[in-house]
Amino acid sequence: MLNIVMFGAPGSGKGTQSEVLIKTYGLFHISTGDVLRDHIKRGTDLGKTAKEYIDKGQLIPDELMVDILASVVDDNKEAAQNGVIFDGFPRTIPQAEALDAMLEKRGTKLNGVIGLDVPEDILIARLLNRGKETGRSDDNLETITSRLEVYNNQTSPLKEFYAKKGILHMIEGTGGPEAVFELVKKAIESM
Ligand code: B4P
Repeated sequence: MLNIVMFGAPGSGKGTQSEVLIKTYGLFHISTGDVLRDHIKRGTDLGKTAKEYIDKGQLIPDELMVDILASVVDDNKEAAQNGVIFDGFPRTIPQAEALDAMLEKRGTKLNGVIGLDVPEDILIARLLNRGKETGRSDDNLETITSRLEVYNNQTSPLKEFYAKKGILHMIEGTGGPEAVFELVKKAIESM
């Protein structure tokens, strides 16, 4: 079983790399961003709450997010047999602690964390471009600025958290998607 966290700033390519990883390693993919956007699309109560946070570039509260993640994992036990790619989760230290506890309770653990390193000017250009192409409501300059601030304050401390555990693999995420994938593959093969 291979459990991997894809970690990085908004627009660093977590989702893009995860798509290729699922095909290569037969892993189950959980993107908390996708889960939330699906709720928004279906107009559920959770979706209504999530939209308020996402459109302001803020994180959904930890307690809510941890419950959502646990229920996705439990609903997909069979699909997740080979392992899971956690894409965009955890985004805070309490989420990381909850993930460790959740995996331990289920008799498994995290094998590695892949961190994608991309400078802010490139992140902003990618997200503005995606906003133009897809109309995603949080890909506008004001929300992007707030997402980057939230990343720097709340999410980037996870680098130290995972480095201390000896499972962090930082990767240069500025090449094209294929070049970055080669680096991701190397990191996974070294886990
Ligand atoms: P997410 O959906 O996770 O979005 P993201 O961080 O913006 O994107 P990602 O890094 O996956 O970028 P992508 O590959 O798509 O989160 C959205 C929101 O949901 C958050 O702001 C938050 O409010 C909420 N949320 C989600 N998880 C949460 C949690 N755990 N706790 C609390 N709140 C949570 O790439 C972006 C663009 O770059 C794409 O257009 C892609 O084509 C391009 N690109 C990617 N790799 C490239 C490369 N190597 N070269 C050139 N372009 C590339």
